[in-house]
Amino acid sequence: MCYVDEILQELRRQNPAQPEFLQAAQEVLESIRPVVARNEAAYRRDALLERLTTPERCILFRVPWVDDRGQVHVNHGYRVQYNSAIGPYKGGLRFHPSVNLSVMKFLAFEQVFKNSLTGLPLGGGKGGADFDPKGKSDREIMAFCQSFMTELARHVGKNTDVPAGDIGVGAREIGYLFGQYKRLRNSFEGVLTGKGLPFGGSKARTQATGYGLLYLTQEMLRRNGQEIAGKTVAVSGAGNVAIYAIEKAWQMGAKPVTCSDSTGWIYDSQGIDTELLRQIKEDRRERLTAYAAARPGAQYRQGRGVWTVPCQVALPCATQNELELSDAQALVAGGCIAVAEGANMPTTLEATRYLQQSGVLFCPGKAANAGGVAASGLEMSQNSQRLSWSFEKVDTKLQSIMADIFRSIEEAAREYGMEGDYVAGANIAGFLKVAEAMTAQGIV
Ligand code: NDP
Ligand code: 2IT
Repeated sequence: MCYVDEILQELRRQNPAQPEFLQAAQEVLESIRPVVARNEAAYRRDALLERLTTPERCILFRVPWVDDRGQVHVNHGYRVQYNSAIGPYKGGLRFHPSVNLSVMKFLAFEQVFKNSLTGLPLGGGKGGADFDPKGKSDREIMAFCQSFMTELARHVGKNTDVPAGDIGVGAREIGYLFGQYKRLRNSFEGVLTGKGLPFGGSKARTQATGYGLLYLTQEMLRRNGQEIAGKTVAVSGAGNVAIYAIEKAWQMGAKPVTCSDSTGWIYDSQGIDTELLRQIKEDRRERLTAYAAARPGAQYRQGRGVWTVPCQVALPCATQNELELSDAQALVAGGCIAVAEGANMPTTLEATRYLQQSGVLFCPGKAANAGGVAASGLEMSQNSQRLSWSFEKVDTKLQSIMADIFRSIEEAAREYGMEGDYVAGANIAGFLKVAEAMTAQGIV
């Protein structure tokens, strides 16, 4: 049996109850087969793939907190420190009831390759809790964040591990987490990114994932003789990534017509009103029914259905496995020519295969949504320098990072005989740098 198959078998044996992690690992390992084939003896001797797929450290902890009525709750907190070969662990925190070790490990594993692709010195990690921020008061959110950080503080630091936001963790949560870290350690340092602008946050970090997604989509389309301008775009999600993807799509001359949350979705034939959506989600923290109520021309439907809307470009920006085979079939039938993942692993393996086989340009999340963590890396640089760069400076760097990412995944795919397969290209390009750094650092 070849080395990759042995590792896949071993991962399935060791992690039978971790489907998301196995899915992410399988996608990467399948892609790097040709690289491993060229170096099989050396990689085997060094157990490189065993070390690559085993997190350096998984931290699991109790998070007790008291609600406004005096009731005590206990949540499960996580930080998976996956790989520090190329820099301090870096990756977001997710607060969502679906968080478990499988979800944390898949996200941290993806982050290793994504961060490598940015070209910045960032290792990979991810964390979070099975806490549901929905319906909680600000006071309860603060209580939870303070308790969460009370444990996390001993495991993170500006040169060790630098968390940021993800689902359910935005500017409000990062502020509370930062305040508690500073209080516990008596140290004002860049331990988190996505901070507020008055206390070390970077301009354009809020926009970076969504904007970066569109910059990369534009590169991919142009390389294939197309333009984003004039395209109808279907977007899922209505959070940080989706809102700024929609904003940038408009700025680039495209027309975003959908968005969704976990209860329903919007089709707005006039195009999504970005400012209305932003106010409803960021300021008022309301459901999408409020959008439909404020825009009589927009249609609201319960459940899922974004991918049934005919579009040329689809941008899944909500969560993992939200785009299934039947959705991919609907997209192709509706004339879709490009899919770029704003979320992490939103497309199932079957759907990805179908889209690629149908000739749809497909860019995986670890390349397409890397703009968020790239801007986080730029926030770390600014914090180290004790400087604050202009919006234009960060945005210009973001654009060039996204263009470089596209070039590197395209080249890697071509070098290994898989031209146009950006999944393979992203996995191979991300892997090569991490593997080289791990090899250089010896058996650690
Ligand atoms: P937010 O919490 O701001 O928004 C998440 C959105 O997705 C909400 O509209 C939410 O709906 C919806 N959603 C979440 N879970 C589900 C679910 N199980 N089913 C249906 N809809 C769901 O998160 P972000 O926008 O930050 O993150 C979105 C995706 O992008 C995630 O996959 C994240 O990992 C990825 N990502 C985020 C980056 C960032 O910088 N923030 C960077 C790179 C990737 P509702 O409000 O109803 O829960
Ligand atoms: O998935 C991701 O890349 C993020 N949630 C952002 C991570 C970061 O450190 O900015």
